[in-house]
Amino acid sequence: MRAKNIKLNVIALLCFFTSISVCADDGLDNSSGPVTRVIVKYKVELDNKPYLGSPTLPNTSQLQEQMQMKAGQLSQRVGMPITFVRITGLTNHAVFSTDRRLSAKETETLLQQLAKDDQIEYVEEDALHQIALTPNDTLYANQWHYHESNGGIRAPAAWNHVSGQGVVVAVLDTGYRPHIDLNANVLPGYDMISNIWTANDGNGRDSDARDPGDWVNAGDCGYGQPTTFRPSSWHGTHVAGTIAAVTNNNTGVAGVAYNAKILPVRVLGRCGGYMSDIADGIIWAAGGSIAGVPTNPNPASVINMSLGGAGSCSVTYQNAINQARNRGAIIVVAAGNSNGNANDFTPANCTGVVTVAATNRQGGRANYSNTGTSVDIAAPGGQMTSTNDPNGVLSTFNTGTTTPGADNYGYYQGTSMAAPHVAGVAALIKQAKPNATPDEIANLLKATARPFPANCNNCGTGIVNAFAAVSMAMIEDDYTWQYAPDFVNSPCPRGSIPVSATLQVLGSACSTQNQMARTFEATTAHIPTGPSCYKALQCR
Ligand SMILES: [Ca+2]
Ligand SMILES: [Ca+2]
Ligand SMILES: [Ca+2]
Repeated sequence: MRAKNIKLNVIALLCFFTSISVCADDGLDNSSGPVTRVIVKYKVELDNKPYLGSPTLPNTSQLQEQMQMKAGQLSQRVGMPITFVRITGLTNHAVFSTDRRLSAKETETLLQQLAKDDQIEYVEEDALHQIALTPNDTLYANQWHYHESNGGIRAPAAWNHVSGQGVVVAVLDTGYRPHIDLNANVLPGYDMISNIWTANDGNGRDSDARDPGDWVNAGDCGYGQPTTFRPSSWHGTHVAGTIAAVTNNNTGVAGVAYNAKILPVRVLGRCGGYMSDIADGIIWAAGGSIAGVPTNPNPASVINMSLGGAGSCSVTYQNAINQARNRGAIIVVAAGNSNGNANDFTPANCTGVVTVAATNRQGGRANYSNTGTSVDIAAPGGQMTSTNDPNGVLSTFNTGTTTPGADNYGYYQGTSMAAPHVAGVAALIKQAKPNATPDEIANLLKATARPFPANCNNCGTGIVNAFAAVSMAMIEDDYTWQYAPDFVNSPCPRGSIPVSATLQVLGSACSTQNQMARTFEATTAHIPTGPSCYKALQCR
């Protein structure tokens, strides 16, 4: 670290002393691509007045020399190359640039170092603002579960910061259909189904995780089930699309973590899947070894399991879950669709998983969703009264009734649809905070969930809130919550997030981190919903 700083100082000084024509430019910003910049207000008079017709055109040699010298001083102070860009229209304000895009933590450190300069009245990041990111996917407007205020997960505001880049999300499901709105985000996965009849692809385990269809005729599954022909579900294709459909491609739907990669692990076939195959899938997905199966070259840090059955958590499941967690994977599971207690549904009732209940478009409990003390959090699962009711969750689908047909898009409802929303947000958190452990991610998810706008009892801490979760993940690790008797609610402007905040304890109402999280959105997004217990001291 020290050696690196010295090297950077040398570069800065070379720049300062030898190449004013390169480094001290003509007031134009020649940087290619976004770099981190700061706006500084000096206490001292900047020497531009004698030369100015306009304060925005200060390109005189004296001013350039003065500002170059200040850039050199700042470079030495912070140990990285700082170059002068221009002065602004405000008195004694100047813009300086680093040579790259700094991380949030580096930026905060830089600002703190610069603020120590006696000549500087204040300094703030010259932040790069964008239009709020709304995907151009043609069906995006129908994805209420991402953007509507009552039922949505606050995805658009999160997308201004992260998109799941660099994160692998395993989808343990029926496999996937190659789909124009999925292909670019799908990794080679594995077909873990060992039983040939269940698999329906003519063999046991193999490296092709594509979904051949899971249709069954009446009675095929035993005990007279199903009672009538059941068409292929394309369940894994739908779940995968919610997590990481190709987005901003002017086509179809968007995904929650649309720059993440999907690792399809096929564990469900006709009439479902055996727990032994599913457990092997969990271990393999996280990078563990399974005899007879090649090592997974793309271990997942998030595992989605929109599956389950009645019963207690088996030793087989719990051991597989523990192994995957030890390898750094967070496991998100559906609470189940029995309108019952998730404690009686597994793997929802296993230890160390994030169990997800389903909410409807109004943000209340979906009428089929399991609830109970096993549930950690809720997410949109939709609630439909007819086929293709737009109150369901819209994602990638296939037209085939039995064998695969053409790409299309379809609405589904279920805790199966809720879980991938949470898995997607987990991937966003993982990008925002790459060293976060499964427990840290789970805590961030739960702590930042927003209150239910409609009735949902025993549905966990709230509806998953992508923006609040990502914002919290981007706040520095070493940041301290402080008691602030002089609390004033001062929210950050919409689209920015606090880099530090102060805790106001209001009786016992805001004395826990969980309570803090419930009001976090109000302070970050400037939505005045109820009492705010924290204020942002600095925004970015
Ligand atoms: Ca197979
Ligand atoms: Ca196969
Ligand atoms: Ca799309």
